[in-house]
Amino acid sequence: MELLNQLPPYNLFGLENQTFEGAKVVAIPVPYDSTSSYKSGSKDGPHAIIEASRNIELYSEETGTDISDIGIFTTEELAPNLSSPEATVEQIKKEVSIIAEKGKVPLLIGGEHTITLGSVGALLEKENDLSILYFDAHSDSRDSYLGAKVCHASVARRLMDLTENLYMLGVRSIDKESAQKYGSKILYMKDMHNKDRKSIINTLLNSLSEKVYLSIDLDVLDPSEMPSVGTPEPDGMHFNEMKEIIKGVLERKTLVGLDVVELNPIPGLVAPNYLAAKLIYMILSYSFGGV
Ligand SMILES: [Mn+2]
Repeated sequence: MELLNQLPPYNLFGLENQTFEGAKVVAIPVPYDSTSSYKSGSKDGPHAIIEASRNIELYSEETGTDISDIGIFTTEELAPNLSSPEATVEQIKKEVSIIAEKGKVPLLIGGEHTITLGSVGALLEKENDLSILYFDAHSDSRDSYLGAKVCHASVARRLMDLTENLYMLGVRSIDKESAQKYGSKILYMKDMHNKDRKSIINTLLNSLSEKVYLSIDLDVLDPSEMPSVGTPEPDGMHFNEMKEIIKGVLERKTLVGLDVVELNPIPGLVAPNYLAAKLIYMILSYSFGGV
């Protein structure tokens, strides 16, 4: 029975009548944070984002569009395989392969950053010319960390084992070896402060291939706007700056997948959760608003 007056359903953006078959975007909540080394809790991120997203205004005054009818299906939460991070990555890869095979856009809601490996691993098997745009305060580029080859601190390194087409934005924490090895793939936050947004967008448009995967570690944002992360790093990107850069890229490139990771909710503080949900909605608006 449906109540005469009921709150929006429990799914991303609280949308009625969503089906997998009819979806353009398929969201998978991944409540996984087993390799977190500092402050764990990002396994609670997906629930916090979905909860916040049910309160979002679906018309965007910024773009003049309402993209809630493109088909955005939210799956049940993925059960991580706690035997190893590799096993969880493999599970994600299988799920994302199914979504990508049907021509739909996978959206992972994290959870820790390690989950990106499953998503990108699946998409690279389908698209050989795919670029990854990686927003993160940290370069995540150690060959291993605390003995683990597959973990949040080495996820970018593992991605770079898979592809050369990875570009990082907003980094302000990196080890010396990685800085020497991967410096040319990184747009550091310190340099972004001195560049105008148009030139940043142009640099990215020239580097990225036609198809783009967006991986967003929310700690790329300044902790004043995004305190709810496991490893907050000062002097970060601002929400409007991030939106403008993503908009500039997606006006010219095709989004084939994305993830938004590392939200580590702080009890009683809902603004960062809402920001994360809104960010996802705006990314989909930039990508599908013209369709
Ligand atoms: Mn990260």
